[in-house]
Amino acid sequence: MAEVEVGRDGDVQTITLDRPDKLNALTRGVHEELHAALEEARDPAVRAVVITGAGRGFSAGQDLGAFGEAGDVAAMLRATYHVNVLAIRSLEKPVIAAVNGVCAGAGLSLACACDIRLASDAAFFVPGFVGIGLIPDSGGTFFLQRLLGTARAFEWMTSNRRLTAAEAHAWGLVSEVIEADSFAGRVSARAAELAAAPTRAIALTKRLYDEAATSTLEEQLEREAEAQAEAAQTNDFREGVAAFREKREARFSGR
Ligand code: T3D
Repeated sequence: MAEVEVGRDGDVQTITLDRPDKLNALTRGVHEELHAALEEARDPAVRAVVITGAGRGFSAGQDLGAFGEAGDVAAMLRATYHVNVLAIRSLEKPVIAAVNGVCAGAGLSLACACDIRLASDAAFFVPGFVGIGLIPDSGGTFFLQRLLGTARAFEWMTSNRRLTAAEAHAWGLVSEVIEADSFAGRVSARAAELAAAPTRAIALTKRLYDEAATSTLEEQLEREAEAQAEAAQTNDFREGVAAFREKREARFSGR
């Protein structure tokens, strides 16, 4: 039975982790299906991706029931978590984590690997790892350091404190908190908005911000110049300028 559901609505692909009884805890099977879904999202017809969870969880992280079977933990992480985190970062379109509920451990890392986090007011965030004597893996040290800063990330991830959606918003971990009843509608609207934007420029912006973290100013200025030269070749650039001159809304095609 599928543990990850994939849906397409126009140019938005929605990937739903679907093990609600276990708060969408991650198994090898979930990782494999998630990977297939992320591969499918490379289709140029997809211009925005949403990752969410079924039931009252986004994801409670590694399935602790299956944990004992892990064997070589480092090899397991490389073969499962790493490929999906890297697939999200290399996807040339925006990826929204629609955090509908509980978000813990590697589920938190997965949300942080995405470009945008929208939270339901029913969501809460739990480090998880330290609660079972582990370090924040699957990008947990990388992304949280960038999102929260070292001091706050360290203090939180070593405390296992439960963070409400409102606190996560105040910390900048999520960009918006939405009432649970209107969550799905707001996520669809935001995804549609992103899918209607100039996809190539957004993809280049995503890559540039990833690279900026480890670049010198000189390197980054050069990368920006190269990326801008590429963006300036797109139909969307021509359309954007034409729309401005004609005082109308631009209709971006993503090319
Ligand atoms: O080698 C490696 O694997 C390294 C990689 C590690 C990556 C990690 O993610 S480590 C962190 C793993 N996650 C956790 O430690 C979180 C464990 N879960 C919890 O602490 C709590 O469940 C929550 C705080 C997330 C939510 O609490 P609550 O009270 O809202 O729900 P609950 O009643 O605890 O859970 C509901 C059900 O989901 C329950 O099942 P049951 O008893 O009704 O059949 C519970 O066992 C199950 N569940 C929750 N989290 C997991 C899980 N089942 C398997 N794995 C889980 N992680």
